[in-house]
Amino acid sequence: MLNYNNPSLTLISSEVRPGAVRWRSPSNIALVKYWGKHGVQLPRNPSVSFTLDGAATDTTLSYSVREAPGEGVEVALYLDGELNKGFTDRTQIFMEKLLPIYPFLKQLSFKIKTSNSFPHSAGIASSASGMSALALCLVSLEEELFEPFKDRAEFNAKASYLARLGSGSACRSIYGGAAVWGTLASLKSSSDEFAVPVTESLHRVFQDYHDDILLISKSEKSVSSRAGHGLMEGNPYASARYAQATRRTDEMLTVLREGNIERFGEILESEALTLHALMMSSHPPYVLIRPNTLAVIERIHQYRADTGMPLYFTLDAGPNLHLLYPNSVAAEVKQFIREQLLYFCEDKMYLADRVGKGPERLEVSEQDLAS
Ligand code: 2P0
Repeated sequence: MLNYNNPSLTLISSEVRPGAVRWRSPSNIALVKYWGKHGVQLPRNPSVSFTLDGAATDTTLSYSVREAPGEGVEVALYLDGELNKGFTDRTQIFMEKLLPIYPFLKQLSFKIKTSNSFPHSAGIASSASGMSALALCLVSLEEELFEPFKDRAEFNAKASYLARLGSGSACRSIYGGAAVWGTLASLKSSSDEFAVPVTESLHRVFQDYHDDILLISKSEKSVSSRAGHGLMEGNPYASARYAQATRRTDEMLTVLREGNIERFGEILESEALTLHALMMSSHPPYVLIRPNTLAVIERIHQYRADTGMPLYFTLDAGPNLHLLYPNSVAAEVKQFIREQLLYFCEDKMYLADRVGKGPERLEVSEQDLAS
């Protein structure tokens, strides 16, 4: 097990000037799903995802020396310019969990300004982009206040580790292209504790793959992912599922290397349906897909049968569909979406996204530096 605990990371308060760091970090879509966890946010099975481009969180972490050092972490989080109590509490709990790793967090006072590129009420989970952006800010802060990392890989591994503690799927967002989280015998660098990139072995066809997100419902879902992961512990199919996901992550890596888009699509769709079948077979059972989710799935299957177009779907833990397809068929597929699928979306909304290059460190404004 990795041990990042470091009691020596404390500051001489009189030497610290106020400052800020800022990162933009994207969301990701799992191709093989993480569903079930144990211990301290450790996955029951390996997963692999594409990192997205457009759907992202922009986070600025400003800090100054805390006037009256206390036990916990002093933080206020502003979402789209407004103080958000729920996110402040969640962030405080997360940062307090990190105190053994970063004891200096209780010597500072933090103000976090965050915003998402996608509409707040779009029913899209923001935990992957949000927690990865925050983790990247914290690791950059460590570099500013202490020593630089030996290399980029070390920086990223630590950011991915911290992001995982905030939200499991967030650890995969640290890298552009594709990332694997969870120990896989065939991938030496892989770990349950952080994600690793598999971007260099990504076939050309996947490097600019599209992911259009159809917003079937923007309502908050009835069962959180946290509760969903928990229900896997009593699921009668759990052990068979974990074994299947391990085999599939392995095979998906071959597929991603070789560019086999048909096999890619088969695994992708089966993963989506398996995820939701696991929810339906949990105790108590629950259903997150909606009638319009199924209506769109039927139309995609019909479209594929009629045209042979390599258009496949996947689902997150919710009713919205991610439609994945190669850039070479983008014009035809977008026409199909507009003409036949938007009808099933709430307010006819969809987000056109694609595989992205990963997080980006941004300049901070003068105003953020001063606050
Ligand atoms: C995934 N999902 O692999 C799976 C598939 C959703 C469907 O991980 O409790 O927000 O914070 O670790 O990462 C969503 O759950 O859960 C998720 P926590 P997370 O992307």
